[in-house]
Amino acid sequence: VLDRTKEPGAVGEPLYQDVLTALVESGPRPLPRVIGGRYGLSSKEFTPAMVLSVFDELQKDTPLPHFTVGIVDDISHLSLQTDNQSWSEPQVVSRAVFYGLGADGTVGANKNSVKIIGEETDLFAQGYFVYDSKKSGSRTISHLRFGPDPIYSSYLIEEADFVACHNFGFLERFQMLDIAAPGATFLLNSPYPADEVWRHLPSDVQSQLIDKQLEMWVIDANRIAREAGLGGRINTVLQTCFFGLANIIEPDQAIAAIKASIQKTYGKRGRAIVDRNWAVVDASLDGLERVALPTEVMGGRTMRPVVPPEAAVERVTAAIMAGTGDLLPVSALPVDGTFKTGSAQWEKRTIAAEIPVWDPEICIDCARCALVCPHAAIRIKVVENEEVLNGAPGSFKSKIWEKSEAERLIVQVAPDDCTGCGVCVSICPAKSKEVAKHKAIDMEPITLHLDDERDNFDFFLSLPEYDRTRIRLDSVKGSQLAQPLFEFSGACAGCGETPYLKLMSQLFGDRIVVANATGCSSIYGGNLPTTPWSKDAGGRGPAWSNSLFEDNAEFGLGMRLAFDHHARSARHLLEEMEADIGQLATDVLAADQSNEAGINQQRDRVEELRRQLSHIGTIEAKRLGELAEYLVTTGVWIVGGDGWAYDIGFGGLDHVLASGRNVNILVLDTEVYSNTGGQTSKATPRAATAKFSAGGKTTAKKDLGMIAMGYGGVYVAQIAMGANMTQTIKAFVEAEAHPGPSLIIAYSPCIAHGYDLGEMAAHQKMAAESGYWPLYRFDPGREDKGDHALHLDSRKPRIPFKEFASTEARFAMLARSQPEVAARLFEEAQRDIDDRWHLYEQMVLVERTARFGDLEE
Ligand SMILES: Cc1ncc(C[n+]2csc(CCOP(=O)(O)OP(=O)(O)O)c2C)c(N)n1
Ligand code: SF4
Ligand code: SF4
Repeated sequence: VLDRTKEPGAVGEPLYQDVLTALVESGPRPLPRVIGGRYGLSSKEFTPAMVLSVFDELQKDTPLPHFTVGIVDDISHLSLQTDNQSWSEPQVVSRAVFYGLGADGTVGANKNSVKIIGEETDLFAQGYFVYDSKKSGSRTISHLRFGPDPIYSSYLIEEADFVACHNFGFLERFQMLDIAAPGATFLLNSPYPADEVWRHLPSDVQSQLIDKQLEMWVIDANRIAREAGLGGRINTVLQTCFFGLANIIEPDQAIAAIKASIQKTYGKRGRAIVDRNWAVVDASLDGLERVALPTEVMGGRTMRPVVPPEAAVERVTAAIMAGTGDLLPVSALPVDGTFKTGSAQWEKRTIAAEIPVWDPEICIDCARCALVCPHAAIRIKVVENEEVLNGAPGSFKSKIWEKSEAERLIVQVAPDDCTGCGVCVSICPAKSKEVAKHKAIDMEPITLHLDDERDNFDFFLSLPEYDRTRIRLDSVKGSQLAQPLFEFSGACAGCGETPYLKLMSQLFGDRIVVANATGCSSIYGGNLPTTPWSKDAGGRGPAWSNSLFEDNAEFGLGMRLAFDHHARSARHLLEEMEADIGQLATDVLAADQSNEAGINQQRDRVEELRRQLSHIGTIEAKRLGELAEYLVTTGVWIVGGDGWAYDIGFGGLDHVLASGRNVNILVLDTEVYSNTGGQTSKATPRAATAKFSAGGKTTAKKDLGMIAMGYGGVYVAQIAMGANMTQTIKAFVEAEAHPGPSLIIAYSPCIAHGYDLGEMAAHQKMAAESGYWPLYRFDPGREDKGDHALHLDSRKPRIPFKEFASTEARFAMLARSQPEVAARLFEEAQRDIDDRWHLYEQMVLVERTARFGDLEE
């Protein structure tokens, strides 16, 4: 009996137990031999060879009563040995394997190819897909089979007649030709033409091409898609090439079928999109070139190691990253399930077709590019001493820092981590006076800069970090001189959520714990085996944990209560020992930790306290030594999306706001459930289309900020980084400083909004200027100083909602498909905006005398 589950501690898995019970109660006598095993957990492969090994086991005189199959369990020694040569797939089946980049459309195109073959020919077709749960930009592998008989192969292809690599950078990282059968066809999406590509291939790839005598073809799919106005959507180009090369259907018939499916998929989006895709189909076969294979390996690049040796994560993390994690024996896995932080830095994905290139002559040192970059892939550093730049690579650039002639500023891209989203370039305000369209950073093809910028980024990392105590962290420039402790996340290119988390990590990352609700932020935040949450040279960084969707606010509150409890115990012990320890104890107890300098001094004191305690042999001293770290302030940040905050986790969130405890809640408001594909939440505004609101949402967005302001003692801010960077930074700083609960609602553009996220800052600005997303800060602390709590950081709306809505597909689609409904909903949405603004204007004037009240201990 094979169970795809694990019941630790049980006599056997559930199905095994049910079968046994049924047999014992009413089965044949004597009882048949029954053995039970686990298979397929964590999407492990289950192949015919494994099935054979189970039957072989059953034949033995004393088979293992409980076994596993498909893993190497070298701890319990209960796994069955599988002989992969014991079975091979029938030759009548054609097999094709495609390596794509998450979100480039490869998987969708292959599903469509399966449909075309199934419908247009007598062949049977099957698609089987492998991808991880990263948001985008990671590898997808599509396994397609076609044959004259029905196909029931629910396992991966081991030898393929056709292999396609849709991303050139993969060649350096994955051994993708291992799977190619001798004489197979290899299609490569290449920025280099047929007569140039060879020297750019890693030598391992060259050897395999020669040894297996593969038929190699190249196409510059990115250029063709770009020229047709399709951005990075290369799927149509490569799908057309597949049909052109695979000889499954007559090319003309295949092209007609692809065009028909384009019409079906994009018809609703308008004629122009359909025409662009059709043009791409026509251009694709013309761009396909056969590569004449040289007879020997020539000057190729070398494959990059999965991680550099200094990462010290080769055994497990690197194996999972390389896609061979399933081969790890059980003994290799960490006993307590912990993994190293800061590991996203090793995951060099090299997914950008273009990266920003800096021109220091034009740069005005504003640091905006670094602030808005969703991937921490463009950084600034200021070096206090020019001599540290000695030994820099020849192409390394720096400029005099406008704040101090003696110091030099560097703006540096991480070429392998940049996603090419373009957010940094579009926010850059510095334009050349001489060269049209030239800015202080411009996007340029990565192929021209990759090698130089790799060296430059390595050198940049080796430069010292700027002294945090010398910077004003509450400014754009100052905050960007602080090291990000959230870097290179696998969020979608141009994600609007991640810049806020990165900023939070720069401002307070060395002293916070993060409770993260399920959603995009838990996926790009902690997707085994890597995490973008990182630490500084001193080993300090955010401690991060993901809880359930529905209890994250309480999860964070629990952290707060635990920290407070430990801090109270430590203070109590210290008070009792004050006489023995003397002035140091008094200083620790009276410390002002309201700013960076105060916290640093307290860290030093606590270090000294620990040292002194280690010489005192009492139980109290030992206990205080264990608790001493709690005498340094730790901030609690509770993070999640709008689906969590407005809907599923709202009860808990409300409870935590009412608790009065010192926690900070950050809502990454994409106005839909982004991680699961864009379903409506209570944060979805009226008139927007979303899943479950295909005809436009008919009710207004819930005003979460208003609910929180109703408590009186909660700090509340509504922010949009691209609309007002300084206000965003101030809100974070004020929220952290507020002694009670704080709520920041951060407008987070998302792929679900339907526009080029490279332009997200402009959209955020328009959202604020139209009153769609008014910026404000409600700070109860201001009332103690005789000021009003609510400050509006936006001016009176001056752009009609309709104008803003026309720039985003989530609204514009409705206007196209149902103009009358859209007209009505847009009008109602405008009234929502006007009424809310009117209400806020009145609230600004409210004078309150009541206070939130003290906490009950
Ligand atoms: C109780 C529960 N219901 C549903 C899910 C599935 N689920 C995981 S993430 C997610 C969407 C999260 O949306 P949101 O909170 O808006 O965050 P975003 O993905 O937009 O960042 C859903 C529905 C779940 N994990 N738990
Ligand atoms: S293009 Fe995008 S990922 Fe690359 S540096 Fe600019 S903002 Fe960051
Ligand atoms: S919020 Fe949107 S853009 Fe960001 S990772 Fe989630 S789906 Fe992608």
